Amino acid sequence: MRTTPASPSFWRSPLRGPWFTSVLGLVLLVGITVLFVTGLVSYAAYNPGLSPLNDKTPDKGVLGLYLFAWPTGPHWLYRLTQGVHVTLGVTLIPVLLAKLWSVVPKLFALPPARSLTHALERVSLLLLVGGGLFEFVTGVLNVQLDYLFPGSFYPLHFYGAWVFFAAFVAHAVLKVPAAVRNVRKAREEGELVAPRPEPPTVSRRGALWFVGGGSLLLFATTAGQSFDGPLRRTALLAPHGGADPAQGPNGFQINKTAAYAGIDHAETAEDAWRLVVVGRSGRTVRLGRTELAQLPLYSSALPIACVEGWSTSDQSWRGVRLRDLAALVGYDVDPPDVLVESLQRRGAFRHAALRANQVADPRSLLALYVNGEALSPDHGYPARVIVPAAPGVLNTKWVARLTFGKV
Ligand SMILES: Nc1nc2c(c(=O)[nH]1)N[C@H]1C(S)=C(S)[C@@H](COP(=O)(O)O)O[C@H]1N2
Ligand SMILES: [Mo]
Repeated sequence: MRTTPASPSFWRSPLRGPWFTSVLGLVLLVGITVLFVTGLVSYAAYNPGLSPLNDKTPDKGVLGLYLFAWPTGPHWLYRLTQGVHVTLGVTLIPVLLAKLWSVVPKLFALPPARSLTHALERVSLLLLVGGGLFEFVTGVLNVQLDYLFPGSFYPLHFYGAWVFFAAFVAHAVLKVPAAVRNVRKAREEGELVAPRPEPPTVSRRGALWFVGGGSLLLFATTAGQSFDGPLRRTALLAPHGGADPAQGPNGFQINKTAAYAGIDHAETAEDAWRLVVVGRSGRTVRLGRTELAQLPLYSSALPIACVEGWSTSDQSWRGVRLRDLAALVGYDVDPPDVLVESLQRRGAFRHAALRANQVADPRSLLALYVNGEALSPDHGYPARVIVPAAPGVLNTKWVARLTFGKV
C-alpha cells in the first residue's frame, strides 16, 4: 500500500507521541517566555520614548505601552538581560527543531480543515510555527551577520515577537493542561503515535538526551561571549567571542573600528578636536582634550554590553561626569536629557539620546581613559560616553557634541 504524508502510517518513528512533544513543549513554554520578556526589556533599554534617534520602531503604537525609564542600576543589568536573551535563544534552537519534528505529521494532515474551529486552530498554528522560525532566524542572523538588516532588524524582530507571542499564548492556554498530563502518563496514545512504527533505535529518553546534548553544546560554545579571558575563548559560535582582540589596557572587544566608522586621524588630533557642549538658553562651551582632562576626573567600573549578546567584564573608565558637563552649561541641579553626537557622519549609531536619570548618575562619564591609558582610536578616542546598565549602542564613541535639554 502506498502512503502519502497525509496518512498517519507514512510516519514511522516510534519516538513520536504525546510524551516527547509535551516535554519539549513545556521546556519551550518557560524558555520562550523568558526570551519574550528579556526581548521587550531590551527594547525599553534603548529609551525609544525619549527621542526619534533612539526609536528603532517608530510605528510601534500601543505595542510601546509598556516602555519605562530604563534604570542605571545594577550596573550589569543589560549585560545580564541581553546575555540571557541571546544565549538562551541560541540554546533553545535544538529544542525548537525537535518540537517541530515531533509534530510534523500534523502539518500534513488532511482535510486541511474539518470545521471552522479546526480551521482557526490551524491558522494559529501557522502563525506559531512561522512566527517562531522567523524570530529565531532573524535573531541568529542579526547576531551572526549584523550588517544584513541595515536598520530594519529591530522592527522585524519586534513586530514578529508580538505576533509569535500572541499565537504562543493561545497555544499554551489550549495545550498546557494536556501536556502536564502527558508527561506523567505511562501509556502513549493519540494522533502523534505512529500506527506502524519502525523498530526503535533509541529510547524516547535517549532522544531527549540527544536534544538536550545539542542545546548544551550550543550553550557551552556561546555563553562565553559574556565574559573575558579564557571563558571568552570558549565562545566559538559567537561572532564576538573567541580571543580578545588585543593585549593591554585597550585589549577588550571592539564593535566597529574607527576605520569602519570613517573617523579620520586629522579630526581627532589634539589641535583639531573640540568637544562642543550646549546647554541652557543655547549657552555653549568648547573644550579641547587637555582642558577636559583638567576638569575633575572620576573613575567608573562598567562593562560594554551589546544588543548582540556579547559583553565585557567591568573596565575601569576615567573621565568627566556627564552631570558636571551639564553644570558647565547652566544645569547645576537636576541635569536634563542629553543628545550625544559623534564625529561619525554615517551609521545609525553615530548619535543617541540619554535620559536625565542616566545623566545624573555619578558613574556616567565622558571617558577619556580606560584601564589607566588613553582610549584607543577604536574604543572612541578622544572621548566616549559610558553609562551604567545601558546597552552598548548608547555608549557613543568619538563624541563631538553634547546638547543638554533638547533631544
Ligand atoms: N560613534 C559610534 N559609537 C558607537 C558605535 C558606533 O557604531 N558608532 N557602536 C556602539 C555599539 S553598538 C557598541 S556595542 C559599543 C561598543 O563599544 P566598543 O567598540 O568600545 O566595545 O559602542 C557603541 N558606540
Ligand atoms: Mo552594540
